[in-house]
Parts: sequence; structure tokens; C-alpha cells
Amino acid sequence: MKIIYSQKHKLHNPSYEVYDMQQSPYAEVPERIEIIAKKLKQEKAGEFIAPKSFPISHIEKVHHKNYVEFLENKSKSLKKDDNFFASYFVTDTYAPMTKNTFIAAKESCDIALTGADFLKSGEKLIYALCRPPGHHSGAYNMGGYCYINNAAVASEYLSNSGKVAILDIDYHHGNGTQQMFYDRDDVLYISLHADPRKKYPYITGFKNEKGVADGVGYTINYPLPVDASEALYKKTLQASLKHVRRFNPLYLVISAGFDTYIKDPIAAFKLTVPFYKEIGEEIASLQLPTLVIQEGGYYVSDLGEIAWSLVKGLSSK
Ligand code: Q9C
Ligand code: ZN
Repeated sequence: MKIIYSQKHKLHNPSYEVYDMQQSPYAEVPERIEIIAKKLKQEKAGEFIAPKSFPISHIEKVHHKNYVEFLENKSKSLKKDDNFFASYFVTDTYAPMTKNTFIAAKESCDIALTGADFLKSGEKLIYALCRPPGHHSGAYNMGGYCYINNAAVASEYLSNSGKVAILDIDYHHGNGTQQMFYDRDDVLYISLHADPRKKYPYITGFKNEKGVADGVGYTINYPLPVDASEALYKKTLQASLKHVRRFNPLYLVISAGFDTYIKDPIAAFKLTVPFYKEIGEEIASLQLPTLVIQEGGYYVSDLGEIAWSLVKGLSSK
């Protein structure tokens, strides 16, 4: 396995998020990635590789140019310690911009693209340690701790070579990713997540969202009870993998959020550390070249153990 990692994510460290006019500490902290990197290094899980820099044109295949230019220019114009909410270009109160947000988000996307490049050259398993995460960012918006949709940019890039399946196992529905591929039949988007009637992003991720035009049938949503058990999760995962097999993609992209963990502070699924190995084994049974993209997960001290458990499963035959 190759692990793509950079320190630059630390430059993005907003001081607060907002809900109902209450400021609270920002859950999406730099330690998240550091603790995963440390564990994977300790376990000699794979070779650590720094990302290459890719042209912005890759990002502008799924995000609108106006949005990307805004993100870069506005971010660079901010003063140290500014926490700016981007009006037209933001969908909620969970994605403040700071001075170095663009630099970190661009690097996070380069991590995903570097991983995609390795898949194209024949590697079987890549772990892209992306931060900030991406799956809530759509063509025109940041939101939910996300600024550039790493999984979507990488999937679009991979789709030049053949069909791509995206399996989103973050606790939250990947509204940004779904939007970007909603009318396409060459990229399958499948998500398992908490019932949007109760949990963020609240307005997408329902069963009846199945795609439009050519894309009908190529978006599949599995909303689950907010406190879903391992048994239900496993059954639902197996159902979703059947769709991946039928689609027969060239590449698999995993939007891997660890906010499905039993102790996660903002979520309520009941998944335990050993269960992530089982998730990995199920996914490995597809025998597809696989790019793992880090998304959420906020019980910081256990993220290393969770990632290592998933990797052990993914590496099994
Ligand atoms: N009171 C990702 O996992 N809502 N984003 C938090 C806390 C925002 C999650 C509610 C959740 C965004 C990538
Ligand atoms: Zn999440």
C-alpha cells in the first residue's frame, strides 16, 4: 500500500464553527490526520509519499471556475485569525474560511490526485490522507468542513480511463459528490449514511434520489437509523457491494469517514474498531484497484486504530 501524506493540512485550523448563533470548538482538527499517519507509520502499513502538484484544471472539471477563483482569492486576502463565512459560496455554518484554507484544500486535493495517478500506473491500494475532507463540497459550494471535493476530483480524473465506483462510508451523506455525478452513468455513487431527516446535511441522501437523465440508477442512497448497529451496517454494505459488482468499474474510490465509530462525538452509529477490518475485507472481496480518501471522523484518539483496522481488512485477499 502507498500512503499519500503532507504536513500542509496543519495550516488550516479554524477556531470555531457556528450553530444557532452559538460558537463551538471546530471538530475537524489537524490532530485527526497526524494520529492516523503516526499509527500507519508505526505499523509499517505502507510507504509514505508526498503529493505532486496538479494543475487547477483538474479541480475545475467538477467545481465551477468562479468558485475555485473565489476560494483562492478570498482565502489569500484574509488576515491571520479571520474566520470568514462565504455567503453565496457556502451552504452551512460548518465551513469557515481562513487565510490558509485554499493552500491546505489544494494540497488535500493533490493528495487525492497523486493517489489516483498511482492507481492509473497499476497500484492496487492507496490511502490518501486528505485533510480538509471533501464530500460536502459541491460545484459551487463549501460546507460541512469541506472546500474542494477530493474524492470527486480524483474520480473524474480516473474516469478518463474507465468507469469509476465511489463508495461513501462517512456517517454523513456526501451531498457534494452526489451532485457532481448526478447526471452521469460512468461514475456510480453509493452512500451509506445516517437518516438525513435527523442528521446533517438534512436535505439530501434520501432513497428516492437516484440520479437524472443518463445518471438515473447511478446514484444509490442507503439512509440508516442514526444509531445503526454493526449487523444492519454489514447487511447494507453487502447490498451496496452487489451494485458495485454489477456496475463492473475499473476503479473504486472509498470516501472513508470514521464518524461511524461508536464513540464519535457528533454521530451515533455503533461501529467498533474490529468492525472496520470487516468493512475492509468486504471491500477487498471486490478485487478492484482502490483509492481510499479520508473524509470525517472526530473521536480523535482512536482514529489511528480505526484506520489500521480498515487497512488490515483492505489488504486481505
Ligand atoms: N453540532 C464531515 O464529516 N454538523 N462533515 C456538525 C455538530 C456538521 C461533517 C453538528 C457535520 C459535517 C466531512
Ligand atoms: Zn461525516
